[in-house]
Parts: sequence; structure tokens; C-alpha cells
Amino acid sequence: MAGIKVHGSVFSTATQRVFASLYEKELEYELVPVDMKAGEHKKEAFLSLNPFGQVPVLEHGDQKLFESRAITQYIAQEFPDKGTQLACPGKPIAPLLVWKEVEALQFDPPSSKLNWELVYKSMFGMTTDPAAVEENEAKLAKVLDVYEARLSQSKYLACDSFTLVDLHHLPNINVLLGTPVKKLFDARPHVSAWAADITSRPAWAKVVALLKH
Ligand SMILES: N[C@@H](CCC(=O)N[C@@H](CS)C(=O)NCC(=O)O)C(=O)O
Repeated sequence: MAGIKVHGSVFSTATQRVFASLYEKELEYELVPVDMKAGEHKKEAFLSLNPFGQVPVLEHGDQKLFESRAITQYIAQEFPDKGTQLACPGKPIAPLLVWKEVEALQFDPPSSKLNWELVYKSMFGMTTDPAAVEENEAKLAKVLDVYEARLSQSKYLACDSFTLVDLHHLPNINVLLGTPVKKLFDARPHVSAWAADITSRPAWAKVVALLKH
């Protein structure tokens, strides 16, 4: 046991990002469940771990980290010899840095909004806003056009190996593929093949299994 604790919820896409990196690295961890329905993430004990009151938080030795993408990068760098590399061995780091930002700043905003409108709102008894769906589908379609061009030249987004960049997409893609937004993936052969490839990884299957408990 590497002494890793993850404070979060299995239903949180940001927490799932961290689980995916831990499974890729074949690391054991302890899940400390945060009861978000009870607002535990806004209470003093949790705010002392993340003053922004959001999951996940990772504890490893003296380190306490928040922001899921910083956590996955920490895990990849702290355990370079375990499991999957999650980097581009022998290749320049520049494309990985660029596409990591693309996921966070271009792909994530419309994807998260679509997931909220099409899946999570109904869980809270709220109604989908069709105008928000239309607007964010159009935004996501433009991002996926760029991905289609990129993935016609490169097996994965950063290079020809599966990296943190691809991994960061998994939680949102997993939700989107269960909604009508799947059509945007199906319409783009390289994007569709890439999504099928990354969601079929054994490490990701372990994250999906957590959702079924
Ligand atoms: N940028 C943060 C986002 C974290 C985030 O939005 N977490 C959600 C759950 S997926 C949360 O805690 N929401 C509660 C809130 O914002 O009050 C990350 O990647 O860790």
C-alpha cells in the first residue's frame, strides 16, 4: 500500500479521473467517501483539505492535493515505474502539455454542461434546458472536429501512446456516450474509434465497476 487516500465520491467525474490514474498505475488506495448530498464537502473538516469545497482530494504522506488533473499528474510523476507510463516516452513533452490544456479548457466546459443538463439535473428533480443543450452541442461539435483531424494523424491525442491527456477525458466521455450526444462521436470515425479504445481499457473498467456497487 502506497499510503494513498482519495477523498471523494464515485459519482463525481473529477474523482473518477483520479481513480483512473491510480488503476492505470496499479496503485492501491483508500477511498474516504464524502457525502456530498449532506453537504460534507462544504463543512470545516473538508474545507481544511480543499478550501474550494470540491472533490476530489488526494492525501499521500504529507501531501494534500486538490484539482483532479494536478492529482493525476502528481501520481504519474511520483510513480514513474509503476503500471502505465501515461506519457510519451522518448518524445517531446510539448504536445502533451498542449492537449492537456485543450481537454481542460475546450473539451471539459461543454461536456460538463451537457452532462449536467442531460443526466445530473434530472437526479436533482430539475428540468433540462434545451437551449443550453443546443448551445453546448454546437461547441462540443467544433472541439470534436479538431479532435477528428488530430486523431487522423496521431493514435492518441498527445502522441501514439495512451497518456494522461486521453485519461482526463474518460469520465465525461463515459457519461456523454449514454446520452443523445453520442451522435457527435459516432459521426466522426477517428474520434469514435479513440473513444471506444480508451473506454475499453481495463483500468477504466475498474472505475465503471465502482459505479455499479
Ligand atoms: N476542477 C476541479 C473540479 C472539481 C469538481 O467540480 N468537483 C465537483 C464534483 S465532480 C464538486 O465537488 N462539486 C461540488 C461543488 O462545486 O460545490 C477538479 O478537476 O478537481
